[in-house]
Amino acid sequence: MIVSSNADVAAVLYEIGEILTIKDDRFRSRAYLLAAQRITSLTEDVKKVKERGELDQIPGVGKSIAATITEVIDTGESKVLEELRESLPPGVRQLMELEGIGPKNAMRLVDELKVSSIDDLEKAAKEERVRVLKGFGEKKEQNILQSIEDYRNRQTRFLLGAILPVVDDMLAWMRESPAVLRAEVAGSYRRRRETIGDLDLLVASDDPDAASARFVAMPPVERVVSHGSTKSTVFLRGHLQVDCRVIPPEAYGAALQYFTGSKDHNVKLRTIGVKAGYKLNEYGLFRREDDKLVASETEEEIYKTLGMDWMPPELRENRGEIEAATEHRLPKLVELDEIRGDLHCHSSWSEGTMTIEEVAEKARALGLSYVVITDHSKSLGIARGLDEKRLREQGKEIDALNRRLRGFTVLKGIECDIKSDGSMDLPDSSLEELDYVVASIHSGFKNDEETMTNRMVSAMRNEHVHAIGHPTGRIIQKRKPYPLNLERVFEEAAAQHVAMEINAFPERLDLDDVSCRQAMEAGVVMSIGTDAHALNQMEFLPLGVSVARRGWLTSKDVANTRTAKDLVRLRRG
Ligand code: DGT
Ligand code: CA
Ligand code: CA
Ligand code: ZN
Repeated sequence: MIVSSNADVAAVLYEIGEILTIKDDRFRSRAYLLAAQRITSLTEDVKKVKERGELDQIPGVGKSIAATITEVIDTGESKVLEELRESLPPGVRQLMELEGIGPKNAMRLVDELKVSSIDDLEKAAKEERVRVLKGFGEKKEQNILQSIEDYRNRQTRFLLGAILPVVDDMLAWMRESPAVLRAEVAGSYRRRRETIGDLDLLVASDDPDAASARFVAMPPVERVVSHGSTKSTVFLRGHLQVDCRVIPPEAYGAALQYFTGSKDHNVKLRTIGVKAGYKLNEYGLFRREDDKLVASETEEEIYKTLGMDWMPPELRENRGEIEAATEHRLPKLVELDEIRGDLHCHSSWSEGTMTIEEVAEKARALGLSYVVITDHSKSLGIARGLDEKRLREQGKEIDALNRRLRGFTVLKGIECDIKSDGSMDLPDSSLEELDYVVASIHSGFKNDEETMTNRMVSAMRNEHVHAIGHPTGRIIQKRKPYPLNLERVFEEAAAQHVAMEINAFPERLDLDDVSCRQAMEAGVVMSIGTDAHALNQMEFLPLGVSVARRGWLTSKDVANTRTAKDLVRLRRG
């Protein structure tokens, strides 16, 4: 769960209600379902109501439901729900792990199809036995197959944002040992893919036994799968696998190159090596005719011997980087320290938990020189979106704060909702007062491609809009992008000088790397924003920069490298 929002709380109440329905506990089930509805239509953040101790004043919310809500807000879980889930047959529980399948449907599938696992259900769906059930049909059968695929991905891959702190702790632990000369994580982590299958830890050491012993003794290890002197494997919490290889320092570069991958990059590199008379593996680059080692200590010398410039790991996906490195025309990728500001940040004026002053202090501590406050606009009632009046009041608070701050600027912005007809949720008279306007779509995800594209294009034609927020709406492993003709969107964005956001929130990373590159090639500038709702989420900025780098972006392709003054003038090109 990202942040416990009204929707999250309502989902728990709803699920309790559904299970109680199955159990024929009519009275309680109705109470929970009704409370779920009330929370959904609440215009205020339920956390605020809880803080005032007024939960039981919400119509339909009695003492016991209020206690459940409090528990969900405080712990993210509910004992009542857990016990109810436990009481269901295991097959039903397993099917409920699938997105879009609640207790009621799970129960029906188990009863009517005699399935007792996700595997069974997949078989039934593939044999077209689900579509014939009353109220299901072909579309729902397809959705079930998709949910099963998503479920399997979710089981096996981790979000990069969730992995970063784990790796920091692991490296700190390893580097404390005198036996460890160098320690890095290679693989998809080093390439900064948005999701990570497992971690590939490389350690340079002259004392492999001591280094390996240090590794398996790491505090977060839950299970040691294998423990050897140069290769060990463990599982951390949540079934995250870590492979550790201990390498002699003189071969570290070769191992780093090999285990960073990607596999496609390595395959291509090896083919080129063979043509040039070399053999390349995790131990080094060897001359074929006499097996003489020619390079192994650093990645640079390996690439150089093959006639190439060193390539940043983020580019190593065999997407043209090898050719570019051979012709010495690699892009100079944007760097984190070139980023001057965060272009998407909420505050307690809408659904954030922090004051604007706290945001400014945090941004300054992160080395930034400005931040754009982009709270929601009025149509997002649940998020306490700002209307014209509150936006103006917020502007006054920002002016006052800026008079006190030295060497740092808070810019006035908004994350303005793009309405279903493509118009903006606030009048031009409000938007023109602002320094930076991010326009986002938050509804109607089921519309067709043309409708969604037209909607976004009309937003870009509003002269006050600077950037499109989380342009595709995808949530990694949870929600597909809404249908959109990106080519048309990018063409319009380039013509209008409107930026496309790289939303750095770990579950979003939207645009993704491939789309960023496509946008850049179409002449579009990118706008990196953390979409922070809490202070520590402002630390997601490096994730956004990783996406930019994987998209081959240079500093001129990223709006955040501009000074605040130049940023505001973005629409002038
Ligand atoms: P992941 O773990 O699924 O997120 O992705 P990676 O890229 O970390 O893949 P992983 O952990 O299976 O292997 C780490 C690196 O080791 C991979 O990026 C390249 C290298 N590697 C693994 N298997 C092979 C292989 O069969 N051939 C070559 N050339 N390299 C391989
Ligand atoms: Ca890996
Ligand atoms: Ca691995
Ligand atoms: Zn948004």
